[in-house]
Amino acid sequence: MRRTLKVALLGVTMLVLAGCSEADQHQIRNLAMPDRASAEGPFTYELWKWAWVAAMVTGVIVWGLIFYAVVKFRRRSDDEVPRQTRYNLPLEVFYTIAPVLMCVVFFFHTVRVQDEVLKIDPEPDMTVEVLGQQWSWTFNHGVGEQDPAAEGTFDDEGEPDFAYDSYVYTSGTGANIPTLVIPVDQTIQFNLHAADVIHDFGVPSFLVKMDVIPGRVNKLQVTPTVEGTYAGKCYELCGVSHSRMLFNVEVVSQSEYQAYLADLAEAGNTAETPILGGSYVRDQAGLDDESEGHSE
Ligand SMILES: [Cu+2]
Repeated sequence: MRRTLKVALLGVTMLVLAGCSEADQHQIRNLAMPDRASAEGPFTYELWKWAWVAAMVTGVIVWGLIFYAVVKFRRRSDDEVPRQTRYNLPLEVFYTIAPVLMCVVFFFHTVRVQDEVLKIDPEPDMTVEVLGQQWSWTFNHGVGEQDPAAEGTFDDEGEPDFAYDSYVYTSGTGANIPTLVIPVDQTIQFNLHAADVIHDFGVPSFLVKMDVIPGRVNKLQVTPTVEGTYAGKCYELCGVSHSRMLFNVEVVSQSEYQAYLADLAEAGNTAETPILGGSYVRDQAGLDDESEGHSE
């Protein structure tokens, strides 16, 4: 019995370790976080790391107290009744004040990091209009001069108030994962639009994410620092095919980015205002099939 257990345990351990890619091993070292590929990432990571430290310190104290009590106050004979204690004031003060202090410290650092990560530069290098709609994403890249003061939406009269005068775009479907191509070392503002329900735009390797809410434009600025291909996803359970709301991110050099925009224009994916969902996305191939979970 014990032997079988040992062999099984060994087998599982070997299987787990053999399945570890280099990225996995980095994740283990990063306490389950991916390597940081954005200027904002280190702030989130520091918060994460120190939260682990705090949790471990708390854990060690609690485990220590548990083992101490188990050993020190174990029953030594069947007819022994332990000394009955009603309360212990110093202990109660400690276990009231310590968690409150911990919450204050956590709160302070959470707000500090949040302010840093959500900080908005009034003049970002570029702006991308992102649309989340069941069950995919559309990425609108501006062409030409940017007006950083634009609201990224239509004003009350229905006039466009976007950062660029023309756009190129790429769209995905539930069956076809789109790719967001962005240049490295540029501060990119993502204006987030939802056409139906709340989604959430996030790239794990950037260590940032933000809700995409119908009826408003949420702004998220990210500065990617490492060229490469990353996975992005919808972080908000938005319906039956939520798990299909994936996208790829390619962080490329400035010249590759310009070439990419030219490719999109050549393919005819051009528009005067960003593609922000509605009927356009509903008409896309792959979304007209009822079995896809798409509903009118
Ligand atoms: Cu979603």
